[in-house]
Amino acid sequence: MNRCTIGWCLDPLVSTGSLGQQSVDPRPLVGRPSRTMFCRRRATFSLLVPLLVVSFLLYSLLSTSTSSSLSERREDNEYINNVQRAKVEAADEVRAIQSDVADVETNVVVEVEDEKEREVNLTQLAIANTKEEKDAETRGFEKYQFNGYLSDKIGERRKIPDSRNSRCPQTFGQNLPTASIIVCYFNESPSVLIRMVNSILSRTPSPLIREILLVDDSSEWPDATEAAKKYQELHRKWNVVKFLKTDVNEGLIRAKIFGAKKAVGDVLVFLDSHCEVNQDWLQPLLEQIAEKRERVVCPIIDIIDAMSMKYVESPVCKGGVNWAMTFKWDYPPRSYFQDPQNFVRPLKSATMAGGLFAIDRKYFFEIGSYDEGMEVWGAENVEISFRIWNCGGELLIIPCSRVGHIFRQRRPYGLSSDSMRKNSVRLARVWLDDYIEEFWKVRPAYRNYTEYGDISKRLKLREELQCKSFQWYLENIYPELLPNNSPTEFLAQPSSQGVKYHIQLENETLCLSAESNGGRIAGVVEMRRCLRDAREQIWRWTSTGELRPMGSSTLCLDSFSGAKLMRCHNQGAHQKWAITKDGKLFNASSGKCINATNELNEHANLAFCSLAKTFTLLPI
Ligand code: UD2
Ligand code: MN
Repeated sequence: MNRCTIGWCLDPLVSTGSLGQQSVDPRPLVGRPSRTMFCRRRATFSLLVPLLVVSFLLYSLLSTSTSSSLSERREDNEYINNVQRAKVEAADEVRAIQSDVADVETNVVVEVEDEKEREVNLTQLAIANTKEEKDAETRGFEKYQFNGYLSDKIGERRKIPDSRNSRCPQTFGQNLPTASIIVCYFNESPSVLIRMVNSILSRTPSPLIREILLVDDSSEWPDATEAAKKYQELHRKWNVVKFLKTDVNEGLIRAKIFGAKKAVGDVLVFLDSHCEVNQDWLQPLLEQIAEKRERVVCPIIDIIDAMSMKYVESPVCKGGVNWAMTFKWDYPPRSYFQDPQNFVRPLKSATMAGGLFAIDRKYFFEIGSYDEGMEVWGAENVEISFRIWNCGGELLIIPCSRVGHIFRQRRPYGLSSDSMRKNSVRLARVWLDDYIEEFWKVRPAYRNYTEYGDISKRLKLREELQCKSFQWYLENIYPELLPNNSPTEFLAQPSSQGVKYHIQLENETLCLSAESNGGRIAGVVEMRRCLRDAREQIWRWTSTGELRPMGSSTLCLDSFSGAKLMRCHNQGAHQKWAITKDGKLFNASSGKCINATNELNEHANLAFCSLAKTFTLLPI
C-alpha cells in the first residue's frame, strides 16, 4: 500500500464553498500549498534511486567488458550512450527533485514564518501624523465604532498576553467533541475578521475545529468577505473556513440560527466577529460539555480596547440582569477570592452576555435555539439564559477560557428600529409570569406596545419543555433580582448605650447564638435552643449599628465572608446592621440579611433579604 497516500496525501479538511454541502477544497490549485505535489515528488524520488543504482552497475559492467566485435562495440557504445544519457537525465531529475524538495522546504519555512505572531507596539502604530492618516483614523471610527485604522496597521496576527490565571490546568481531557465555530458579521472590518480567524487557527488544537463558519449577514460592504476569501486562497490552514451568506440582513439573532443550521460539529461555538481568542481557550469549554451536554459555557470576555486595541485581562465575573431585562455584569464579593481556587473554578451564571458561548449542537435545537421573532440586536441573550436554567440546563462561566472582544460605545448599525423594545417585550411576555409587573414598572411605555408579533410558538415551547416558573428562577438562580431585597422600613437605631436583644427565629424556639467554646467566644454564629440567661444569646445593638455578643468585648457580627464573628473594627461597613420593622437583620455593604434554618446547631448564614428568615427580637 502506498504509505504516502495515508500519511501525506489525504487531506482531512474539506471545505464548503456553498451552504453546508461538503465538497473538495474549492481553492485554485496554483495557490494551494502542495501536499500532493510533495507526495508525487517523493514517489518519483523513490523510483529513481533504484534506477540510478541499476544504471551505475550496468555502466561499470559495460566499461570493463572486453568485447571485440565492432558491431558489439557499436552496440556497446550505443548502450553506453544510452546509459550515459540515462545517467545525465537521472542526474537532471535528481537535481530537479532536490530543487523541488528545497522548494517545498522553502514553502514550509515561508508558511511557518508567516504564522509567527509579532509583538506589536500599539502606541507607535497608533500615531497618525499626516492629515491623510488622521482622516483615515476618523473614517475607521465612523465605519466601525472602533479604531479600524489601527487594526489595519496591526495586520493579520499579533501576540496578545496570556490572561489565564497561573492555576489554570495546562493539560486537557482526551476525546473532546469537535466544534463548529460560528461567526456572524455585518459590515465588519476585514483586518479584524482575518486576525480573529488567525487567532483561532493558531491557538486551538486543529483536530478540535470541525469548521469555522463565517456568516455574512448580508453586509452592505463586501470588503470583509472578499478579503477573507482571498486570504483563504493563500493559507492552507484556512481550508476549515466556510463562507455562508444570508439572503437578506437577518439581524444577529436569526443569522446565528442560520449558521447553526449549517453546522456539522458536535458543539456550536458562537463568537462575535471582532474577537481574538487566547491560548487554549476552547478545550476548557468543550470539557464541560463533554461532561454534561445540558451545560452551556462561556469564556471570560477579555477587553480589546476600541481605541488603543490593547488586549486587557478581565476580572472573573458573571452575568446578571435588571428588571429592564438588560444584561449586566456582577462581580463576586472580594471574599469569594479568599479561596484562590475560585480564580479558576467554573461559576454558575444567571445570564450570558450573548456573543461568546459554546453549546452542544443538538441540545441547542432541542431547547429551541432562539426566538426567530426577535430582530437585529438585543435580549436574545437573556432569553436563552432563562430558557437554559428554567428548562433543565445550566449556564457556566469558565475562567480558564479567555477570549478578547472589542467593546464599542455604540452599534454602527440597526439604529432605525428599536429592536430592544420588541425583543424584550417578547421575552417578558413569554418568561416573566406575574413578575412582568416589575418589567412594566421600569419600562412603563412598553405596556401598551402591541407590535411585538406572535409569541404563541415560544409559549408552546415553554410548555413542551416543561420549564419552571420565573419565581423558581428568582429564588434559585438569581435572588439578586427579587423585589424587596433592599428593605426600606427600619427600627430606629439606639442613641447611646445600645439595646440588648434575644434574637429568636420567628415561630421557633431557636435563638441566634455566638458559638461559645468553653466560655470563649469563637467565630461562628449558630442556632441554639433559646435560654434566657445564656450570655452568648444576648446581642447588644450599638449606636453605630454593631451587633456585639455579650461575653466578648471585641467581637462583632460581620458579613464579609458569611455571617461570622470578627474583631470589631469600628468602621461600620460589613459590621453595621439595620433591623427592619418586620424583624430582618440587614447589612447594606453585603446587601444581604441574616438567615438561618430551624435546625439545632446549624450555622447562621447570609441571604437575599426577600428570602431570609424573619426573627423576633426580644428586648432584655
Ligand atoms: C452583545 C453580544 C452580542 C449579542 C448582543 C445582544 C457579546 C460580546 N456580544 O452585543 O453577541 O448577544 O449583545 O443581542 O456578548 N451582526 C450580524 N447581523 C446584524 C448585526 C450584527 O451578524 O444585523 C453581528 C455583528 O457583526 C457581531 C455580532 O453580530 O459580530 C454581535 O453584534 P455586536 O458586536 O454589535 O453586539 P455587542 O457586542 O454590542
Ligand atoms: Mn460585539
